[in-house]
Amino acid sequence: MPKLMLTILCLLICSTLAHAADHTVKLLSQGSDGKIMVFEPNFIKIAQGDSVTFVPSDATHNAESFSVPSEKSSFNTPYGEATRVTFSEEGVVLVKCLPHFALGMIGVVQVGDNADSTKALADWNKAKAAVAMNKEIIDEALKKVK
Ligand SMILES: [Cu+2]
Repeated sequence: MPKLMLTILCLLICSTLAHAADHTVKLLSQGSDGKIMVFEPNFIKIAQGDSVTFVPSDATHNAESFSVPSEKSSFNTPYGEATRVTFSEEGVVLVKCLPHFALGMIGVVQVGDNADSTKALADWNKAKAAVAMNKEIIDEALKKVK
């Protein structure tokens, strides 16, 4: 009997651990819709504890958070290297490619079902002045947060 209980316990724990999913966001010089300098997708909703692998198309792109629920969610990936980032905090994270930030190369990651976008919207409104194009795409992406 204890063996059976251990097996059940293990199955429960293992299935919980296996539940965290890994998603992929591409950092592209040209997106599949023809737009240049994009995160694809530029909005992704994931569960708390999931990870996202940011995959740059070449060495000119990276992924760097610029709005986070708190500092512990900050990250900065190396140029040109697919890098996996785990999101352990609920909320909305805004991510930029540093060299193409002014071109609007920005992505939105919603973590969890009840993410509050207030901080992300405020940070985006502050950052907008430095962005020359694709602003409306980011506005649209942020509207998907719910
Ligand atoms: Cu870039």
